[in-house]
Amino acid sequence: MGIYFLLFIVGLCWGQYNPNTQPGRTSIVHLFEWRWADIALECERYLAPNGFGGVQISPPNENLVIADPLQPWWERYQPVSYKLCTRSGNEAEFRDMVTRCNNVGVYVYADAVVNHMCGGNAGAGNYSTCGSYFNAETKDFPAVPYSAWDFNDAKCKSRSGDIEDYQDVPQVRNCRLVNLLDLALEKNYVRSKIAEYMNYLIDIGVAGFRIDAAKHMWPGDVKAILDELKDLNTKWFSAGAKPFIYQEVIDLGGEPITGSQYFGNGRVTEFKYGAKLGMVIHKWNGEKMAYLKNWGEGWGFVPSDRALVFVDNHDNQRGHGAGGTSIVTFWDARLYKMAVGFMLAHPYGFTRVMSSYRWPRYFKNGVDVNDWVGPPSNSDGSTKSVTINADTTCGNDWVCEHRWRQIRNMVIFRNVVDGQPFSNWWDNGSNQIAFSRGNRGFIVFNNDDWSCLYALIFSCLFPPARPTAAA
Ligand code: AAO
Repeated sequence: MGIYFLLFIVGLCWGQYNPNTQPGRTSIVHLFEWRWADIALECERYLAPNGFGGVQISPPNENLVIADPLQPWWERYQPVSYKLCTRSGNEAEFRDMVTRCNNVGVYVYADAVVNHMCGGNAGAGNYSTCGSYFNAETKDFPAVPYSAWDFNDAKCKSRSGDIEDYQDVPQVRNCRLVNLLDLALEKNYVRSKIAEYMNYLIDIGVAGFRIDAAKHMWPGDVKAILDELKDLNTKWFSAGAKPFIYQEVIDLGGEPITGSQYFGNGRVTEFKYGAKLGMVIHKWNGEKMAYLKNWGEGWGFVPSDRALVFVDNHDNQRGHGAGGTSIVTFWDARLYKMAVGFMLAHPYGFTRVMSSYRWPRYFKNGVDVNDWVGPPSNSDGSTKSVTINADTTCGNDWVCEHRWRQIRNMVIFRNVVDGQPFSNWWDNGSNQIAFSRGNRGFIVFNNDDWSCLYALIFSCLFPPARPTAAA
């Protein structure tokens, strides 16, 4: 009885680290900027049959509509209220998506933008996606409602009111991130409005949350909000299941705010993973795949069971956020397949596959001046649907990396080798490596330009002689 009780308590405490995916489904995919109607279809026609565990969706709550530049992707990170209508769809479409995905065992993880509301210079007269009135200049958001008292400006000690110095912890957490109105999360009222929004999504059936800009919130404030969250909807999840939590904390080292400060709340996004894997795959700074032998904690990453990992994300694939030029993306298809393939073969972390849209990348002085361009859209501004070509790839400028044959196959590989040890490492001292996952899977990578895999092939064709029974 005592042991069962202890296990029960441990289960309760550890729930938020568990992705809640179905057994044998070990990855999620970020369908960045997809419409809810398309995600519902994708769950049914592709993700469930191919063993994907879930989908990270773009923020589902009402946001500011930006005219200049015209409806950038990042307007969705400027909340106006917690009503569920965006260019991805309205509340009915959202509910339909969650229900249909859940019914085929593919779960939904919402991007929760709760650190802030929209940028401080969006005065009255600006548009929002559900038509809610607001005035950022007077900090008035009646559709929540929030008013000036619910924001942090009085606590911020920087000169501009924005974050100016990432070495100054109170500034990073109390000032405005790029002028976004910073919510006063120590207030019970603000916490309760955020928890109400997240609980609304839980009741609809979401399985967890990406917590946007978690670095800019005090870990204790995040915890206070999470403590108010309900268990998951028992229509699809077992009684007592907690929402999966992964917090966006950019920690590449060198700053006082670290990922580990947030372990009490859930997992964290491990940004070193994509930044360093990119260096290796590009072979920059003398890096080579042979060095991946101790990949994971051995490279200074957070513990595997606290990590959410990815090769690129919606920010750093276009120069936002962190990671720099080493980040590998779909624009370098060969390298990208290798990087994602390695991520999915290796046991470290909980894996998220990126699924992007193509935009007119245009570099001026090394900077992509089109880094703002939103999803493929029609002339009325609505998002184009994801069309599927005869060869199963996507049309309308949706890249659908998750449908690339090699990536899809590696998602299945990860499911098959789930729980198996990382073993039988081989490398040629350069960029040819191989390893197994127990006795269920074996994978070989060749990122050397100059040779085929002689050593490996040789040892397979001519294995060392074994003593026979007679001898
Ligand atoms: C837009 C406009 C702004 C305008 C604002 C308000 O671009 O000019 O002021 O509206 O009107 C996204 C876009 C933003 C956009 C925003 C709102 O990326 O451009 O602003 O929507 O529409 C920091 C945060 C991190 C954040 C990241 C972008 O810590 O949380 O910036 N990511 C999330 C989302 C993101 C979203 C938001 C947050 C806001 O994923 O899509 O913004 O909801 C250092 C720090 C990092 C910091 C970066 C970037 O990183 O460590 O914490 O990320 O700087 O400022 C090396 C270093 C590395 C460093 C990096 C960059 O790699 O090792 O530590 O360089 O300097």
